[in-house]
Amino acid sequence: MAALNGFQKAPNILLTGTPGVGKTTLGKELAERTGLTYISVSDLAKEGELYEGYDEEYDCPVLDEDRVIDELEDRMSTGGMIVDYHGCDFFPERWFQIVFVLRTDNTVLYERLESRGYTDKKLQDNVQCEIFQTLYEEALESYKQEIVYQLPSNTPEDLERNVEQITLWTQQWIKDNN
Ligand code: DAT
Repeated sequence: MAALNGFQKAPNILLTGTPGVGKTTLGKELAERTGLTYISVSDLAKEGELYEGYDEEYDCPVLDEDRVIDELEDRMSTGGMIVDYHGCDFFPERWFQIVFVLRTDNTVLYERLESRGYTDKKLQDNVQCEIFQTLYEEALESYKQEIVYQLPSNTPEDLERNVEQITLWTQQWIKDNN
């Protein structure tokens, strides 16, 4: 698809799910295909040090959600953003026209996280998060059910199909809204 011409309105898309399900991979590929802009909230927080303390139990910094929202507000109101984060309940609901929750089978996810160097508690917690479909439920509680979709994300074929379908949806949205 040709790059957006700057005058066209484009949708904001949220990609969420447990760490390791493939949000970054899908988000970057989608950005290339659609001309939309990919934003990793984790990277944004790291760059701007948008944290408020440290979680000793989970051994990771705690996101300063208010500052993340302030940081993103202007770009989100412009539209055309693909946002990637393993949480979704603190974003303003009005930001997103569609929400995708990526899903990966436990065994596949376990291997991906293990090869990422996750061990013991962190590995167990994340695989459990996927088993309990925590992010899917969080998405359903935070957005209108009609805009929340689950996408299988186990294989390269899944990735290809997801890119294809979301690209088609995006093109249609742009046609319908311009
Ligand atoms: P996330 O951003 O959700 O943490 P990622 O995009 O970094 O996940 O992907 C984690 C690993 O899994 C990475 O090595 C790429 C691989 N991967 C992602 N999507 C995949 C898919 N559909 N099929 C096979 N491997 C995939």
